[in-house]
Amino acid sequence: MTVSIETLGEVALVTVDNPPVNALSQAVRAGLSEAVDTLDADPQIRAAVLICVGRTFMAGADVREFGKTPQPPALSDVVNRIEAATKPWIAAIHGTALGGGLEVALGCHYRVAVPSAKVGLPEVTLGIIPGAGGTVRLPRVADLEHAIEMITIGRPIGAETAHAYGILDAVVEGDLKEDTIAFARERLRDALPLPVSKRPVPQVSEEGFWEKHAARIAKHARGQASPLRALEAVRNAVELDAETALAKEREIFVALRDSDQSAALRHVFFAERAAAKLRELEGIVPREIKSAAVIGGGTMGAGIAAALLDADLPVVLVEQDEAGLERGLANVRQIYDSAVKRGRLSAEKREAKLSMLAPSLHYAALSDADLVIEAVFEDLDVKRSVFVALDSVVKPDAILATNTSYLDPNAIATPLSRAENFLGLHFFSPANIMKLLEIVKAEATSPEVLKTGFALAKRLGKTAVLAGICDGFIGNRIYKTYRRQAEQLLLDGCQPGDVDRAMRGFGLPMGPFEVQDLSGLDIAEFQRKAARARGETVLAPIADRLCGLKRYGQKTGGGWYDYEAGNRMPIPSETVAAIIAEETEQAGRTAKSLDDEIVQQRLVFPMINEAARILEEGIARRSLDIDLVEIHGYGFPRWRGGLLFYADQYGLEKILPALEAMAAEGTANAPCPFLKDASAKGGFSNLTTGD
Ligand code: 3H9
Repeated sequence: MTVSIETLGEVALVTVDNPPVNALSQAVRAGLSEAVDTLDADPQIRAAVLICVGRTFMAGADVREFGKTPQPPALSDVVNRIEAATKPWIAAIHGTALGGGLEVALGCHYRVAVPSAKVGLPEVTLGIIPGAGGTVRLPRVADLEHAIEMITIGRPIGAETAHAYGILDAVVEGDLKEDTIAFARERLRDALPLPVSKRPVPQVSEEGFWEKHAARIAKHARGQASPLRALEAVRNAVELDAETALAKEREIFVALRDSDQSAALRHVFFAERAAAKLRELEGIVPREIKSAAVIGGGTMGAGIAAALLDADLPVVLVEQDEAGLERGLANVRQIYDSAVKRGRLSAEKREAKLSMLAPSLHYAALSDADLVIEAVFEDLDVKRSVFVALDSVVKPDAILATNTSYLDPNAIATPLSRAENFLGLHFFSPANIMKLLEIVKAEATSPEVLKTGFALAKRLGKTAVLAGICDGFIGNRIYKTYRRQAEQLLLDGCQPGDVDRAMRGFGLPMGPFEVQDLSGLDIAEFQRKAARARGETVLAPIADRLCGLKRYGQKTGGGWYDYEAGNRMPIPSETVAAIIAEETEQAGRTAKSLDDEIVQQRLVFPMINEAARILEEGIARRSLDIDLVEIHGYGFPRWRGGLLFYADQYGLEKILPALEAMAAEGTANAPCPFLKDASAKGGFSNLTTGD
């Protein structure tokens, strides 16, 4: 039974059992509705405790039901029915009461939780708004500002905070079931409290209150519709009677549920859960990682060390000399100092983390490490020598990883006597913050080692994607196309500011030139030099000239833009404009005016084409992997579902001719056979893959 009733004297225990997360699927909704009818009709029962078995209270509506014909009863009706019960219902919360789960709890007359519980209305993160009264009931128990924040941002809060906000009536330290039953018994002598939707709602007297919130949300949401619509629903709750506000909430919910953005965000939700589920790794047990080491304390190495420390792993940091070691330690310390400065970490926690970091100049210090990650200079010989040294000191089952961004991991692994323990772990900078981890399978990497890579990623709170070997793996290879296309646009009449504006308009946090100025033009210059040394032709005439002038970006006071000392605000550069004009003439191209949509297409469609090649070559296994790489590594808007989900939604049948036209005018490569095949099959989502 998904919903069962047990009678304990005057109190009934209503238990929901719908693994894995007690989502409010049709059977649960129907069961709850019936339970209210049954208990209302039972004169022996004077109160009901609603509890869930398994790891959590109800984690929300069953998202898998969205997109299918809705089956009655609607969740909103179930919540209304609980609220209208003739005896008090008390929600007993553990785990996460999210979305519809919290809405059910708000339909109850009281809410009790364990201290580790979390509650929240994360619907906006799925492109919708609460659809079962959350926007109407939450502001009636919590302060309006808190309710707006929870509903428009969607971040869950802990039980203590929820208690302080007024969302929970009690937090119990003991056994949740026993304590909530005791709580219910104590309430038997009280009159039935006013249902939450009938309680007064806070009024707004501040001039411009809603406009202020709308402006903040629009900035944060960057093109995503649901947060602003969520604010609209809260405003309705404040300004209209509850019944009308509930009806309007439902209207907005239904419209958003059926929108492209919601489909995209749901795709990402499930993709994130599917990423680590590879058929070939099913049933394989990962190795246990209890200690780690990082070779190299530069920006990347320090970030990786911090990511490991944040997952409570002790880390040995190895450098080749005292000065390097001091720099490395300072780099790690700086990461935590800035977290303390921003109020994100206490000084005690910083010291606790740093106490788990052991500096060393000797590889011998790594004899006990379960995992060693190499993050030294991008040079094949230097990296190989690190692994030669490691091979003779680490224990036989230690996992050895390279963080190379574009060298061939198979070539790096050649000196190893146990190459099955070797893999690529490609972190993105800043490694302690960025969510993406590309797990690169080398020729000899064992399935157990790969699986350990995925387990490590989960422990670090990262989204891991399996990548094969090619120049740039998945992410940087697509990024190279993006950078090349961006520079091409300058030869056709755009200024860097035009391109950056268009891509911000597309939903990216920054445009391609702003990003390069932030991270430094020298990284790409270094890669170009390496590629040219391999005999490849790399066209980047404007970037080459900027690097020739040592315009490496913000750190040198100028790159694609000029900068004033101490200010990161990009200023259009006359020097750059002159170079662009000269190179345009040199290339024999005519500057023309391109609108933002064309600019976006000239950048994004060739990336889709490159992604199709990556799938064709098996470098990525599934289109969802590419979506996750773009979202978590490169700021591609989550609400567009990632690069290839976007391609499907936009329509490959429209992208193909656009790419063909670009190829004819020499501004992009022609569509590859795999892309044509995907189009013929109705989109990337219809392709069958090996996993
Ligand atoms: C909503 O409620 C709308 C209402 O306002 C209005 C309605 C009218 N549905 O994440 P995990 C699956 S919108 C279906 O790995 P964890 C998940 O796919 C909803 N399935 O576990 C996975 O399946 P599999 C608002 C769901 O312990 C398995 O459960 N609620 C749902 O790391 C385990 O998930 C949310 O947005 C769902 N709602 O984290 C909450 N949730 O094993 C969404 C999970 O086949 N959920 N699954 O891959 C979460 O945030 C996390 O899953 C949770 C557990 C924190 C609960």
